[in-house]
Amino acid sequence: MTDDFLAQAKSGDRRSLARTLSALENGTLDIHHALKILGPVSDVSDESWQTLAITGAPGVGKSCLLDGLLRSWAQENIRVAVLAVDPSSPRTGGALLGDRVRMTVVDDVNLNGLIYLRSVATRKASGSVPVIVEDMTKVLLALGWQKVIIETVGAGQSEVRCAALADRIVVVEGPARGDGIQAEKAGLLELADAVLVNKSDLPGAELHADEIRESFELGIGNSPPVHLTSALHSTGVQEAAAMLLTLSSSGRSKRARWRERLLAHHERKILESPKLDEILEELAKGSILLDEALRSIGGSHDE
Ligand SMILES: Nc1nc2c(ncn2[C@@H]2O[C@H](COP(=O)(O)OP(=O)(O)OP(=O)(O)O)[C@@H](O)[C@H]2O)c(=O)[nH]1
Ligand SMILES: [Mg+2]
Repeated sequence: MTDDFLAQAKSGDRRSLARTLSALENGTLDIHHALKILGPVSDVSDESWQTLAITGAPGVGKSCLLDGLLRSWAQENIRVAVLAVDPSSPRTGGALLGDRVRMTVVDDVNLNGLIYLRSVATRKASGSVPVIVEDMTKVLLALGWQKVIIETVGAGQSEVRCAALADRIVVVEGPARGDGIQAEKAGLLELADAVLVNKSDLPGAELHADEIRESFELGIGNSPPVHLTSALHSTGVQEAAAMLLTLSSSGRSKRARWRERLLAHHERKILESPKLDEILEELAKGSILLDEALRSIGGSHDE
């Protein structure tokens, strides 16, 4: 990986951009080095966002919806990069969602240059996926992309952690299935700054939006907005796109989000420790205990 790639990626070359992101994915490009070459990413104020996570159960319509949102944002000349995190099937080793819908917006020549879409295949990643997604996000922002959207299936811990990296989290839901709001869903909704109840063309969408609003009323502080959309019929999508652009943090999700970030940071510290190999060896031999291992990595147990 040469610095030329970074420079070419910065000048807008898509192939160099793809190679840069692949190098982050397979561990051949160090993030600190990349940011030194590209220049730092400016912090955003609490009022605006640079990164937005779109998360929700498989098949609720996240990609279809994102297709419409991207179209709306492109009309306002906002340059948006998307990182679609593909969970891998542990059984086949292949992508779990092999038949994902293809976003049409990336093929639209009229929107050339405004949108970039990249999948992050968890099976190919050399390290922790949230760490890789975080690094890719930083590099995309440093390369001049104005917004980075992270699409994740809100199922596993790693995906939730990817979502928690973002400045704002949008949870996409489908119509009610008669099971109300169970624990798993409640956990995800806890992180939401906004909820889009998609497939509003199907029965049960309004009912489910009401259920979610009610569940939010039980919490403290302002409730996140809950909007109905139909990505299929493009209803409510433009409105949702406008609402999301000015979305503020719901505040109530902050603690949950920092919890996820703290855990991710801790994991990163462990994985990046130069002593990791040595420590694993000693753990395997039984010559040290876990607490000692943590102490020697200098994580949270540092005294
Ligand atoms: N009826 C209806 N179907 C929709 C709507 N939006 C998406 N779909 C359909 O739902 C299916 C899943 O859509 P995707 O956009 O791939 O959903 P996703 O949430 O991105 O799925 P994963 O990435 O696999 O988790 C597709 O067959 C879409 O055509 C909608 O508003 N109404
Ligand atoms: Mg999808």
